[in-house]
Amino acid sequence: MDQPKIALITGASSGIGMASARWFAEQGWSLVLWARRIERLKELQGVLAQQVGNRLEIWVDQVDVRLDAQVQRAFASLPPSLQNVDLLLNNAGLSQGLKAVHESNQEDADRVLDTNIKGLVNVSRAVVPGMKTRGQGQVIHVSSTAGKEVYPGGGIYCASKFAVEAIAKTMRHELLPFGIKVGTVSPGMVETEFSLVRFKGDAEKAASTYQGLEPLRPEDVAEAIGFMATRPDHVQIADLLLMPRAQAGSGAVHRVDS
Ligand code: 8X3
Repeated sequence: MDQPKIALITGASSGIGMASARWFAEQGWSLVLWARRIERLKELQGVLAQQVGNRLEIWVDQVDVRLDAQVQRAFASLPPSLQNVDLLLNNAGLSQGLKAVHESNQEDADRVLDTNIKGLVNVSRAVVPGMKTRGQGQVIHVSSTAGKEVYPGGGIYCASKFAVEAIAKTMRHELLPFGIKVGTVSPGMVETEFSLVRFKGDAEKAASTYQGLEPLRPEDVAEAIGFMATRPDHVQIADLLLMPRAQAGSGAVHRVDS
């Protein structure tokens, strides 16, 4: 039997990351799951292990992608059987607040830019050299509709996702000679902890984001990522943009009173 493929997923403790972990485990991939919330990862590891038995390796580690030393240590400490990563899913990301650029909070801005941009670069720096040496692999960065269009209050978050798009395109050029696929998946509104984190735990505000419309579920995005990762070898999906039926773009949503 072929060796299971290996996916390394950041931000795997919730939302799109967690749904993707489930999707890939169901498809028989071994997993390296990173997030800050290790207890949640361990719980997920237990659930997945029950589902897939001991056919697959599921490795979890506490990693804050903003901290390069932590990222490099976590990658160096992978067991040899999990070092040849086939798919890097750079998913860890967040938003903080919904304030105009000139009113934004410096700490919030640092957190968003450090996680969404520098974190993704830190992880790529750890994982991609091995892919390059092997001449094989795929990188999928989680972008957003916010990486295509801006909206008032989204300045810093949109800037971070525009940067993700620039980094992904650059990497696709850089890695072209080595046969490594690089793409972005760009979801619109997805019901995850995204809004709860953006509004710092204000559940009412978070819920109002999705009021009167049916947002994407994390599983919908995981399926799109799975599609990108399971194309024939010669097919490279550069970007997959998806949104709910009730959304036409950043800030353009159709709500129905319930
Ligand atoms: C999240 C989408 O519309 O909240 O990536 O910016 S949006």
